[in-house]
Amino acid sequence: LTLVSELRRAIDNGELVLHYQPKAVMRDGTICGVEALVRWQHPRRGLLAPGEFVPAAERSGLIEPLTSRVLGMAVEQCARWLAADRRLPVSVNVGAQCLHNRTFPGQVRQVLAEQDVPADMLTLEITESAIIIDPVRAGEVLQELEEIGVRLSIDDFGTGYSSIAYLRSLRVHEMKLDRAFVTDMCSDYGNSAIVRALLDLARNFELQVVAEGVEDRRTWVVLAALGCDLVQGYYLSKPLPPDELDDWLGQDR
Ligand code: G
Ligand code: G
Ligand code: MN
Ligand code: NA
Repeated sequence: LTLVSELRRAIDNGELVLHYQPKAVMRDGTICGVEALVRWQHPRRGLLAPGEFVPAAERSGLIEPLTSRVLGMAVEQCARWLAADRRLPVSVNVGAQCLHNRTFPGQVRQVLAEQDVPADMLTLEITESAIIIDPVRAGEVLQELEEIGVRLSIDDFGTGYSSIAYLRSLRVHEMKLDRAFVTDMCSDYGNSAIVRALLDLARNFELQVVAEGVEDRRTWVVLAALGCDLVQGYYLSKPLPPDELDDWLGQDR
């Protein structure tokens, strides 16, 4: 059985699970949301990381059913938290093809309505390389998503075939600084220069900035001083299954 045919079944069989990595406000450490990150609980091979199957899904047309499934699970979890009086906005990574599918915004609208989750509790993370495939079509889909009221975030900013010009026409709310620039910025001048330039760019476009890959306190402090808004990274927490995240949130928060 090939990975792709196994994955096709796995999506329907409920073998995909989500872990959630918290994000915090840099200034005071308040938890302000979570990113849903998919894993595959494979019956024989154990828990597989997205790097082991998301690229194959992108190539084989399975990324759309995978994204639908992830979206449904993430919004359902968000509703569960809301029912427990916990307001925890969720971010979902959206595969490239979804941004070019005119039925995708309707799916998003329907999932939110079914779970009775306000649209602004959902952030869709998109990549620059996804937009570049067909910028006109992607722009139309993103416009429709914006009208629904979900938040849009550009993931891995600066690593793809960036066109800063897109920031003018796309109404995105958030920019995620890729961990490739962030993790070692305190010891790598080039990365620190890139981070400062991106923060400046984000400020001018009034985008909220999330620094990914913050692994130590020093990097957190430096980024906060540079005016970065939000932090996500191992220093705060690695991605956790929902029950472990609940325990973690309950500890001192
Ligand atoms: O959790 P991890 O660091 O292994 O994730 C690796 C990559 O997989 C990340 O860049 C992330 O964007 C991607 N990824 C994680 N979950 C999803 C998902 O649900 N959908 C898509 N399309 N990509 C995901
Ligand atoms: O969607 P994106 O590519 O941004 O996914 C983020 C990925 O980065 C997650 O799969 C997560 O496991 C990983 N990650 C999150 N925080 C850190 C960190 O502080 N250091 C490193 N090396 N990886 C991280
Ligand atoms: Mn992401
Ligand atoms: Na990223």
